[in-house]
Amino acid sequence: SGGNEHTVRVIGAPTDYGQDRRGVDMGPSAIRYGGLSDGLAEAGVTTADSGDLLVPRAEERDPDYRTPSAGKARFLRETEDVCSRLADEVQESLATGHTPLVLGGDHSIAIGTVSGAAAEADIGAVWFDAHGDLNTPTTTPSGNVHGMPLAALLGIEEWEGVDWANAPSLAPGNVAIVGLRSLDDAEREILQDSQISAYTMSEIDDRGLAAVVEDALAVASDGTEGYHVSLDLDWLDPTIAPGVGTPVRGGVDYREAHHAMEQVADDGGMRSMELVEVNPTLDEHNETAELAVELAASAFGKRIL
Ligand code: B3U
Ligand code: MN
Ligand code: MN
Repeated sequence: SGGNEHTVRVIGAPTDYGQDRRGVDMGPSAIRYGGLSDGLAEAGVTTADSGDLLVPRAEERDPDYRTPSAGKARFLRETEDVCSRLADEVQESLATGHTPLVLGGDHSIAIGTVSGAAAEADIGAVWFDAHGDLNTPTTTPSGNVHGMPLAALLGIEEWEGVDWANAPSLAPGNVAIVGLRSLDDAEREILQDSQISAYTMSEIDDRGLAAVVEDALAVASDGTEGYHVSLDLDWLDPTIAPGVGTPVRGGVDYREAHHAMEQVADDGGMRSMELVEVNPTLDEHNETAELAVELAASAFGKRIL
């Protein structure tokens, strides 16, 4: 096993406010049952599990409660509540020398993870995802906040009356999206005139994932104190990760994904990580959660030799 300096603090954020295929709220349980603590032990890291944040059931809340200018974003109040508590836990973990590993939940929780991490240090982000997550409450085709976290963290549009979404945590020049293959028109426009580095599957097929990840890590590290790794499991091809809310064909394969996480471990710049969008109700025998565990172990330094 590798063995390195990380002490990992696991924080569960069992939300499914951010999307309409229910079930990602079971992600943290599935990932723990999938062998998370053993996987991290194999990576040679010390782990402390803080359990899950308290997340009210979607059924007991009103999805359509909105501040007047919050556009079409659903469950905004609930998302804000969870994300601000998550941000505090992440910041506190980092301040006490831990590396936060956040378990989602849908990808809206990244707003909490990253704003907490950015409160502690100047960071970049590597976004492993099939999607751009660059919609705003005005451009969203779905109302689902899981399609908006990167836009929120970059402060791309003012979310009027939603303070937590208006303090940019990331600079576009330090953000790399890896694995893009599904983008809405408004997201494409945002990408076209921004400094975000977006690596499509087409570019990955052209250049190889290893070269692309090397560039992405350099982007996230440039002038920062390190970076956050946001791993949306729909980054992977649905044949190996069927248990996600919005699968998109043509994703990265098993060996590519492991190698990318090994590059992250070798680079040494990762300050926090999250595993999101695991949906056990759509999974096959928990294989997506188990893959999430394996990839986290690789990112934290697990080695065969
Ligand atoms: N871009 C679409 C779909 C989507 C985004 N993220 C996921 N799906 N997982 C939207 O709803 O914003
Ligand atoms: Mn995502
Ligand atoms: Mn996605």
